[in-house]
Amino acid sequence: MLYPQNNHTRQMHDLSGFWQIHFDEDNSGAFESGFEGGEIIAVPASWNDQIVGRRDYLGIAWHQTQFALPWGWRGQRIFIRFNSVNYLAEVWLNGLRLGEHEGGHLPFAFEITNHVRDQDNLLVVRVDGALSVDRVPPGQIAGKENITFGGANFPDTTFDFFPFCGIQRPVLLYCIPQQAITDVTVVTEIEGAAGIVNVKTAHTPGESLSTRFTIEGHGAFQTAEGVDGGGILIIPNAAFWSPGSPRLYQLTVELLREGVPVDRYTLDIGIRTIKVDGDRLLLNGEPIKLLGFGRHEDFPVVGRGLLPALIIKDYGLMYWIGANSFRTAHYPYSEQMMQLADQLGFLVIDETPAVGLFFQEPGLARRNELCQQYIRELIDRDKNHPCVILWSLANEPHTSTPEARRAYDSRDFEVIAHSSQPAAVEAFRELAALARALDPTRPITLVSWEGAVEESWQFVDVISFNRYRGWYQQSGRIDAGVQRLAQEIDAIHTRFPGPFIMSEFGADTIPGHHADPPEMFSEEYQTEFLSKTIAMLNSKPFVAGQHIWNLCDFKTSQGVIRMGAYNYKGIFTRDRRPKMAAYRVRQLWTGRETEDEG
Ligand code: BDP
Repeated sequence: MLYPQNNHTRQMHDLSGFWQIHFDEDNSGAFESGFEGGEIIAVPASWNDQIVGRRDYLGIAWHQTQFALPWGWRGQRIFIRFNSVNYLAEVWLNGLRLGEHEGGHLPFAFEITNHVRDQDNLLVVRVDGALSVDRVPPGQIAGKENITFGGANFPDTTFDFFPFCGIQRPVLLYCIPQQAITDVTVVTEIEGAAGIVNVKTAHTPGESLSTRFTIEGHGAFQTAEGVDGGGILIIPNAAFWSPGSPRLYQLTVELLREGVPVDRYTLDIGIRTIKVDGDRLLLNGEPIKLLGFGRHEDFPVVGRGLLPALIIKDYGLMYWIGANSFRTAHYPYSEQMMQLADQLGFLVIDETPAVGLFFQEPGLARRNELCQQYIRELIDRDKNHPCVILWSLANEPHTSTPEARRAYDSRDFEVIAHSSQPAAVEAFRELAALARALDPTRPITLVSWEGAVEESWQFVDVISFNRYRGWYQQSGRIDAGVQRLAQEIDAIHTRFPGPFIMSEFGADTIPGHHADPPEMFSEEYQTEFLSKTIAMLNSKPFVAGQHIWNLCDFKTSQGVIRMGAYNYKGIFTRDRRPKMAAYRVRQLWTGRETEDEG
């Protein structure tokens, strides 16, 4: 799905601003044609922390706004696009139902050409934020207390972040010509010093039109006529894209009727390759090691709402500390975040919203369908970003049997052998095959905590492993934890050779709390925990990545292991101030002690 843009054939108009909201607590409403007397809400932003008294409301909320059609759009095809609505959205324009979309973090659009008026349009969106077993990510799963987040939590999520809901990213009106470019797929290759850019496009069916591709940037200007919607451009002495040097070219696709452009679409592309070679990840043929974080889209008041200044801040912090990558834990991030990763040169593990899955409980068939839908939508949305180097199929899907889970040795956290559930193995076989069919160019990963018994790792190219030894296990004993982690990682690598990413490790830390010798929750503990774990990871050549959990503290459900309903594993606070560990990690990742060095 192409992101809307402004040029001389296309226009977009952002409907962000103050809308009205009506909380329909007993689901009594039929407000398709609007409602009176709602409260005012800023869109985009979650409602929970914005509207006083609604923090824990996860039910149905109707949103509405009025708009006029921008001048000059008549005669074009007109659409309305929602960049993210969590969780389930149903949309009406002027009382007419346009459709619905399930899943909180991926875009959807409806054509409104024949329904939109010049003036006084009423847009109504019914948002359902409820947690349920047949949704992904799920909630209200019976029996999960044994394994997630210290027992019962409220709201009852299967995942460790607050289930913010609402219209969380912009809603865009846009228009395109009657005959328009509908899709562009770019795949780049490198041959010696040359960059090879393969472009495929699709356009509105019905008329046979030709295409032209032009690439500009870094002294290059290349143009080619498309054949059957496809074309290849070769740039001799190309500038390749990489974190240290994120060179982008502008690719313009034009749709031509007898040589005259009827539509054009421009996108930034980066020429780069990503491959797995034995235990190494190769970017442009050179081994890379990922240094970075799991992160969250999370901030006071806006919840999970798009906050452009926060994106800039987080990239600034990641650059300062020497990170070159992050994972979009645990759902796809905004398109703005991805565009900036291309521009600023960050490598992204792009994760679907499949977090905290279960495989025996009711609703499995629906959860599997949703996981497949998300992979399709994610790859469709992000396939052209050079920053995306890996698709992550899921985070911690709880693939072992409940019996195996109950048999954990809580002091050591070892899953007993032969514990994968057939339903989980089957689900991941299919998800991996789907991702490969949709994008044969990128490796895939699955993030799991099940250790060497994670059967579904057989389907992926890169192993991503989360573990908190020295925290949830070997609590208070950093050395014992690091030593045990080293053994565990070796065991995993023996069974599943290939690049290994330590995708989560970390320790909750209350800023300003100190202890000598280091004690859990103190700044000293986090600093020593991270330093020692990083040193151990650096000693293993097959470790291709280390992602600290988390860049910043973030909001969670309430529960006994989440003081004040926060996860404090950030090395920056929720308002982006450094904890002590941030300076140590910076030193380890950049070699710099102070600001003046380097
Ligand atoms: C892992 C999850 C992550 C949690 C983290 C933690 O992937 O979402 O926040 O543990 O417990 O299990 O801090």
